[in-house]
Amino acid sequence: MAYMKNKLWALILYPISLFMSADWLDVNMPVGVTDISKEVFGLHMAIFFVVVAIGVIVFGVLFWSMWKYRRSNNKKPATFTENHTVEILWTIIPTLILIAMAVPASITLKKIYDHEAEEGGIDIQVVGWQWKWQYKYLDEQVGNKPLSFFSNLTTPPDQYEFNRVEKTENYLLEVDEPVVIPVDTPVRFLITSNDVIHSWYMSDFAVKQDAIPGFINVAKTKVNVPGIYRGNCTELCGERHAYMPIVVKAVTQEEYQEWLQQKRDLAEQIAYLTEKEWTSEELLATGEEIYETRCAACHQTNGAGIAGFYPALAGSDVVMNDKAKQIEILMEGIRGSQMQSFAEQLNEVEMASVITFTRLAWGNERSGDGEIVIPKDIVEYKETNL
Ligand code: HEC
Ligand SMILES: [Cu+2]
Repeated sequence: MAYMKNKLWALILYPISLFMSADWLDVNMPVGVTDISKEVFGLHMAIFFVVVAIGVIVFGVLFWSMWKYRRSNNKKPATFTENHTVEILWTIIPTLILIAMAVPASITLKKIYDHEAEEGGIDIQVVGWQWKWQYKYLDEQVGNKPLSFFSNLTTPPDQYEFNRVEKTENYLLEVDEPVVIPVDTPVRFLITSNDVIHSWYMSDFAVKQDAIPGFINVAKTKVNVPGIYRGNCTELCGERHAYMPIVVKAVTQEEYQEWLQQKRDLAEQIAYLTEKEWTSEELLATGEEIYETRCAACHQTNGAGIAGFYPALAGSDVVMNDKAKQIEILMEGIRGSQMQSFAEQLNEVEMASVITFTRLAWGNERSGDGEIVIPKDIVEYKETNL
């Protein structure tokens, strides 16, 4: 779109191009994939046409009377004031129209605010964090806790910050772990927050619900069509508000059961892996990747941090020489700062890998003690401290 370079032309041409291109209908709101989202779309279109009809009639009368009663045609203007019949009509008719629109809208709203649990439904707690979403499947136990995981942006900073590489298809709408839900099953999202107010917005489900610390807001949905759906946080929640997308994968009941089984197997595997003796190569292999998705947003890819905001991990005394302190920081977070606890976000293997990575990257191994942290260290920390 070369013409976009010229802002003035873009301003004029862009609206026109919308109507010329085949996909200008994308401007409208999506129909969505739930019964409620279809109802909401239906209401939107019905009311849109009511508004268009009123517009056509009002402007029609306006322009017709301007033309009919123009000066050259009416040398002697009428001088009456007030007309009770007309005044009563233009009060009663709009009132009736408003009531006619409010009735179906209220019926749909009532359905949206039905929060009762249903037979065979599942409950997923959604927790907003700066800047990621956590999902807890309250009915599914893994080990002795509900199945829980975090959903982090995977679009690399090279795409959104530096424009060093071409933007990919799901730019800023892709995550490492989507929420998986079964189709044709009532799902209740119990939405809350760990820090500031976020908002969980999935337009294809017609769900938009604030995530407020200390409150639980409920949004119910039942998805009819399998697929991958993408949404955003829609409450300005800080610096990286634009970088906490939502991805929901709706699958068949069988695929859902398979996925749950995989999650349980994985938990067992991790329990087993924590027992094994690890080498630094093995830990580094996963550690770098975890650092990139979980830490680099603040501490930067090169470990240099951002002066005044995020401390450098390259050359940090804690990172290089104080293994115990570093484990504590990662497990507990640093109160009152953006350094949050990763205890729930990373399993023992991931935690040990990322700590080992920071201890050995960017030349830290040369000046520091060069020791690695293994998953057992994390298990031990949990046993003595949690
Ligand atoms: C949201 C931003 C953010 C993210 C993400 C983040 N940190 Fe931090 N981190 C901070 C801030 C801010 C501090 C300094 C807090 C203070 O001292 O008040 C800090 C401090 C630290 C320290 C102490 C450094 C020192 O020299 O005192 C370590 C170690 C650390 N972070 C490691 C990590 C690791 C490893 C990850 C990824 C698993 C990570 N951080 C993710 C913001 C972040
Ligand atoms: Cu947010």
